[in-house]
Amino acid sequence: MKKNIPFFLIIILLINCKESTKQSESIASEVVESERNSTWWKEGVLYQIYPQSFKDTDGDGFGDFRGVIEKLDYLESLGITMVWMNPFFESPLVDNGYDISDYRAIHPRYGTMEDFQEMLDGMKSRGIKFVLDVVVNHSSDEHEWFQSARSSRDSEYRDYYHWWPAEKGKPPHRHSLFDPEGGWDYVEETDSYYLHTFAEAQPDLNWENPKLRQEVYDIMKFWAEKGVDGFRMDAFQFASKDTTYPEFPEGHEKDFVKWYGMRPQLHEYLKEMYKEVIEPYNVFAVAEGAGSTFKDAHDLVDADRNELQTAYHFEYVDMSRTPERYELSEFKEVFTLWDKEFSENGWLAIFLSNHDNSRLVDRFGNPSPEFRTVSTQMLNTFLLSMRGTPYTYYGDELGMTNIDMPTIEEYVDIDAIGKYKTALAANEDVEEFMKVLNYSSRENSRTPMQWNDTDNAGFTSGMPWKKVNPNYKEINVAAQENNPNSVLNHFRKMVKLRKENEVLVYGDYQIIQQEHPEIYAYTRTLDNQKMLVLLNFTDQDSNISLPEVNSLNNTLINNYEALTINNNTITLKPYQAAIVSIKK
Ligand code: TEU
Repeated sequence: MKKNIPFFLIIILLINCKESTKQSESIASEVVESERNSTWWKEGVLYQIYPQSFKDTDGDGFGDFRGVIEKLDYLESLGITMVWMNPFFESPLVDNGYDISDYRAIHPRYGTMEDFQEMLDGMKSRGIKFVLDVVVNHSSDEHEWFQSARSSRDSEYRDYYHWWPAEKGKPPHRHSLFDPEGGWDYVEETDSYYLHTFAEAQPDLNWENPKLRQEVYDIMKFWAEKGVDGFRMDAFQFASKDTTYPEFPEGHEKDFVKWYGMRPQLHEYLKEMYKEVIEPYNVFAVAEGAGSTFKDAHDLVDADRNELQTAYHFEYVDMSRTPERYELSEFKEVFTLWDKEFSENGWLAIFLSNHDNSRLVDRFGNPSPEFRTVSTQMLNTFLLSMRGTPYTYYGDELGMTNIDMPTIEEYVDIDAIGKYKTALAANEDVEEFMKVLNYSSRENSRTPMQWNDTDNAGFTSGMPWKKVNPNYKEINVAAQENNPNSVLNHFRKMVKLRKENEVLVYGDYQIIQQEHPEIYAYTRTLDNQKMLVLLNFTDQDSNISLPEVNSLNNTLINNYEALTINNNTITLKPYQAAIVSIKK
């Protein structure tokens, strides 16, 4: 029975749905506006978990999801609000998971999808957001896409990768970050070469192909629908390539990012990703690598670009890549320049260590038994009192150190092996090379987490995939848990101080006496709050004369008992770190 809907009713309905679309649009715009201005990822404290080294529960010597589940209360006790976990997907593990063969499947060594969901829900119930590692500059050469693409030039997945048909002759040289032979590898089946920025087992995906991009957005939606809160975009600055593959000049690889990164098209794809995933799913996204200029970084993260929320660049970690380490003057200059550049627009990560670099205390602190604790506390005070989202790498909340690996036979990392082959081919002094590798290799920061002083530091009941640092008897969670002056409890206190004082998040940063050779001093000011941060980067007492001394108020955190003040001069003990509020 067809009912006649009175005309005025139609009008009202129309008005309503107009209203409601206007409403949903305004809500959507409000959400976006509030989301864009929402600040959990600005005000948060991120903790990075290298899953295979965190906690093993099934005795296979590899960390797993149930191990993380077992340690959820520990994570909550740290006060951290975000967890970035390195890749745990199906993979032949040529690059420890940064070579994915199935983006929707969990590598069995980590557990099941049910374990993943329980871990994720366990974090959420503790107010911890989860950031997933998205490795889509390249896939594994065992991914079905590549298996099909390499087998036939007519494969529907052929254009998911970059190919150079052999009949065109040798492809123009491309540098590989992991393969001394270069960035092209020959495939007999299709008499052609494929491109790989990293290892030959990591063929680069063709982001110029809209079908491939849609595949990636669908993968991100798959995990967003499981409740993932954010994505770390691995090596994404390299994702877009000029598919005419022009010749690059001799020696171009010395300025790798300039020649291989940040092509204009990348921004089109990020805007597309924003529309397809980031905005509708209200998720956070951070890029690894921010180009080679401030503009590159702004173009990635400025709010009005509708691309990513944030990014991290390598200028901080690149400062101490050799045993000669770094100069405090350079350290202060780099952090002060980037803070100034991003004080109005854009938001970046603040970090000094991760799974691609050796340990924090060895590169920027002092790992000696005498100064390991205070220097790590000083560095954590620094990281958690700067503007930007602080990233802490598992174990740095304890002051875990590098592990001594003097011979190449001890290395399994494809990056280390590649660099060793390159050094041999270049007839470099192998002894000198090994000294630098022993100091800088990222394998130093992938040793099992040190939970207690039982066998294998309580990491596994089996044979650990990587030897536990012999100093685990001294450096472990259990030993530090009940020691108020431990690195662990200082870290907890510093996280709490940051979360309770927005001035340490958004406050204006002002460096003091930048020329001081031993002390890094700066203030953070927000509305009627001002704080003075004092950090001694040396193993000696050091003095600094400050007019602010007269208006010093409470000492909010200090890794020593007292702060020695004599008239206008403050004497800081070796690696002393203190934050003092200033009367405004
Ligand atoms: O690293 C990308 C990158 O450009 C650098 O981090 C560089 O490869 C690194 O410093 C080498 O020591 C990302 C991941 O963080 C890294 O673990 C992976 O090996 C790499 O991509 C390939 O996926």
